Parts: sequence; structure tokens; C-alpha cells
Amino acid sequence: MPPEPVLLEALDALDAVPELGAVPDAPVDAPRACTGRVFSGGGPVRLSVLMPVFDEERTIAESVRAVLTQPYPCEVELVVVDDGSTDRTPVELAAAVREHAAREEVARVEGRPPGAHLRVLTHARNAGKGAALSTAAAVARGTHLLPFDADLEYSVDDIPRLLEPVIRGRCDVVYGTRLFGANTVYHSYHYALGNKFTTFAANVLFNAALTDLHTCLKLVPTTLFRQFTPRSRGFALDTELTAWLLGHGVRPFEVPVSYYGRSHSMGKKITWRDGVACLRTLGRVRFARRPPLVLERPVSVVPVVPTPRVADVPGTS
Ligand SMILES: Nc1nc2c(ncn2[C@@H]2O[C@H](COP(=O)(O)OP(=O)(O)O)[C@@H](O)[C@H]2O)c(=O)[nH]1
Ligand SMILES: [Mg+2]
Repeated sequence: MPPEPVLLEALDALDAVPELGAVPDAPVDAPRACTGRVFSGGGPVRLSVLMPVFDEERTIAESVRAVLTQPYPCEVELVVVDDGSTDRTPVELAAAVREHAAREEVARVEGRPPGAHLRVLTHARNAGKGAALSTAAAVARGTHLLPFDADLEYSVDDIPRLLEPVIRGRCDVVYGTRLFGANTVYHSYHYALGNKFTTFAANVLFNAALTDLHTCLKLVPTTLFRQFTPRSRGFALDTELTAWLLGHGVRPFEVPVSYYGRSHSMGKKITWRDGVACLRTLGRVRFARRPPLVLERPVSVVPVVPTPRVADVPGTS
């Protein structure tokens, strides 16, 4: 079990607001009749961006700021889970929280609607990226979830593009795909090849036609994600989720996204061992028994947890 998370609400004032912060200037048309929203129904989309973070002192503040200041076509919340970081990540995160609070205060004074809502949770000890994502998903209040890493390899500009087919009612599950050779930088050819090979293996095992198994950007309805009971607590959760979806016959709608990969010296943590674990996970999920999925199950209401103050973030006063 992951350690009990501590929930840290960034903006107590926004807790009084029943819905997530509204976002101005929706650039996408009003939703059409639902044709593909089989898991979340055809109602308004609210997005929960889930950000697992472990020892990302160089990029966490900018990652949080980028997600929170991006214009979106729907309501958005950001749930950050600091997974027991041992570097200056908590300090940087606390600064980002204060910066967000100040931005929201200016918006309030100027009579502008509130922006995206920010929530920060912390694991007392490092439990793994998968465990952090599960913690974030458990408290998410959106109709859809989207993992977004804190390492700036992906761009927030792509989030509205991922949302668009969902808002239009075309589909419910959208993956951002990194197209080798277009809008991408891979620091290592081995990584790029490893991804191609594991993607090929997944396609053969599940009779699918994905182009990027390991994309971080997996937009999934909350109702669907909550029927997924992962075994993995580390990086393998990414693979396990996709394999579970494919095994249930779900075929993500792929949208091209940009990617600026980092190297190990820049903080990349995944290694070839994770590639081997990925192949094991694919095989295990392919031949596992699967209870049938429930469609359009209402999103469970998440109880409001008591709110420690911003000053409780370790390393701040
Ligand atoms: N919660 C948690 N997040 C992690 C851990 N290791 C890496 N991450 C986060 O996962 C994201 C990176 O994942 P990914 O891009 O798949 O791996 P990487 O770029 O090779 O390190 C970043 O936001 C990291 O901070 C971990 O042990 N726990
Ligand atoms: Mg990364």
C-alpha cells in the first residue's frame, strides 16, 4: 500500500466553489450529440491533470505554472503528488503554490473568473510513479483524467488538442502520440527503438494499432480509470493501464503531440529494466481474466479532506 497521502489544498478560498475553476474563452464549439462518449456520457467535460513528481527540483515549478496558465476549453484542476522527494522539490512546489494563489487573487480583484484549481498531495515516502498516479486519481474531481509529468518533456499546448475530440463527443479515450521524426527530440536512439518494440509487442498481443505505447498523455474517463485496479506501483502502471484498456477492447483515439526528451544527466529515470518489466506486464495482462466494464457509472463524490496550510509543505516556513 502507498503511504497515506497528506492533502494540501492550495487555495482554501476556492474550496467554497462547488465546481472546478471556470476557464474563460472556450475555443472549442459546444459539444455535439454524443457519439463516442460511452464511458463518461455526453455531459460537460471537466479535466483533472495528474502530476506525479519525484525529485524534479529543476522543472516542477515551471511544470505547475505551465499547466495552470494554459487556456483550456473546459474546467480544469491540477492534482500534484509529491512522491517523497528528497531534493528541493517541496520548496519549489510551495513557491509555485504561492505564485498561483497570487495570480488567482489578482484575477479575483480584476473581476476575472478563477483559473484552474490546484491541489497538492504528498507521500511521506517514495512509493513509485504508479502509486502517485493512483493517489492523484483517487481524489480527482474531473470527468476525465490526464497524467502530465513534471519533467517538461511534453507541452501543455497539446492538452487542449487532446480534449477537443472528447468535448466534441467523438470519443472518450485519447492518447497523445509522439511521432518519431516530427516535433520530437529523443536523446537516445535506444529509447526510441525500445518504445517501438514494446508498442509492436502490445499491438500483436492485443490486435491493436497504437503508435506510442509509452506516451504519458493518456486522457481517460474517471469512471473508467476507477474500474482499473493496478498491480504496478512504479513506471509499469503506464503499460498496465494501456494493456488493460486494450484487453477490454478500448482503442484510444491518437492525437499527435510534441516531445522534448531528456537524457539521464538531465534527470531521466527510466532504464532498460523498465522495458523488460513492460513486456512482462503486457504478457500478464493479456492473459489475465477481466471482469466486464461498467459504462457511464457516475463519478464517485470525493469527500473533502481537512486542509493543512501551504506552510506545512516541508522546507517552507
Ligand atoms: N511519484 C513518482 N514519480 C516519479 C518517480 N520517478 C519518476 N517520477 C515522475 O514521473 C515523471 C517522469 O516519468 P517518465 O517520463 O515516464 O520517466 P523519465 O522521464 O524517464 O524519468 C516525472 O514527473 C517524475 O517526477 C517516482 O518514483 N515516483
Ligand atoms: Mg519523462
